[in-house]
Amino acid sequence: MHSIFETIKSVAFEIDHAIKTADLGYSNSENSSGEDQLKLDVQSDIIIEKAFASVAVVKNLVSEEKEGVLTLNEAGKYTICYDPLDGSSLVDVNLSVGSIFGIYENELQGSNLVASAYVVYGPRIELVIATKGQKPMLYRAIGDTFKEIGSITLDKKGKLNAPGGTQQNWCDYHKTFVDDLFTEGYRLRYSGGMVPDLHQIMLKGGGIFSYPATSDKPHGKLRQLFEVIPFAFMYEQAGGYAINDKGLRLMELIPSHPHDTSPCFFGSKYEINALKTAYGIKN
Ligand code: AFP
Repeated sequence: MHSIFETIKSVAFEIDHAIKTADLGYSNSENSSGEDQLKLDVQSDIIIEKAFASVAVVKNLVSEEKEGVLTLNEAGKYTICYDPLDGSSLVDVNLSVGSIFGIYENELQGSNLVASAYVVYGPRIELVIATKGQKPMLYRAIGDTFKEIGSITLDKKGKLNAPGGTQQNWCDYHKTFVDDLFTEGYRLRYSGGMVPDLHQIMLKGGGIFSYPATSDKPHGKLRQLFEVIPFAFMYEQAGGYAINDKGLRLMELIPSHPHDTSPCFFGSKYEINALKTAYGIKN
């Protein structure tokens, strides 16, 4: 696993350089979810694919930017599912974006995820790595290396509320849930990039990030293998909770297609309990 984390560190510097210098226009293609691909999405994908091509323990790569599974090494042990540049539409307004990596063994499902990592490209580059039985560890880029900063623990109750999607497409009980948190004094913190938004909640003690089922996206927007499950693992390792709109742990999701999405809620104990009450989910 060490070689995988070292590779993620090196691609983080390369992608950061591309963000700062590359063309921000669109490529002439769509990704497998039908979204127009930015040149930066494609470039970040290529950087990651090239870097993992020489890592012997990596068997397969599954990218948010590509359909299907790319086999690199039949003898490898792990499949890495990654979103090379999540939130890339925010680069042209100079907001933070990120890369997400889920490391799986055997079939691609939540229970087979063995580690996850994400990189935040903001005023600084930060990396968080989560492995089984350990609190997620935060690293910050200083010069051309990553320095270990410390482990991350979520408080039992936070102050931040990051509600995804468009209000006009929320169901009534979701709107009530979000409004009630604001009435309790929660602060709105939502940039539209799940990596910096979930990172902020983890580092500031807690709160909730929600991306519900909406009238236009009844299965949610965020992708299980590349976004939802890797962050569910992060939040659980940090002492938080991560469930769908039926109360199922996101770590128990079994996608039937690599690009399947899911409604998702990540947060501290208090906010997830409030969500269960609002959604009528029995414990
Ligand atoms: P892009 O990669 O198209 O910018 O989408 C970002 C994202 O997948 C995720 O990072 C955000 O949390 C989410 O979409 C924001 O979606 P809404 O704008 O619908 O809240």
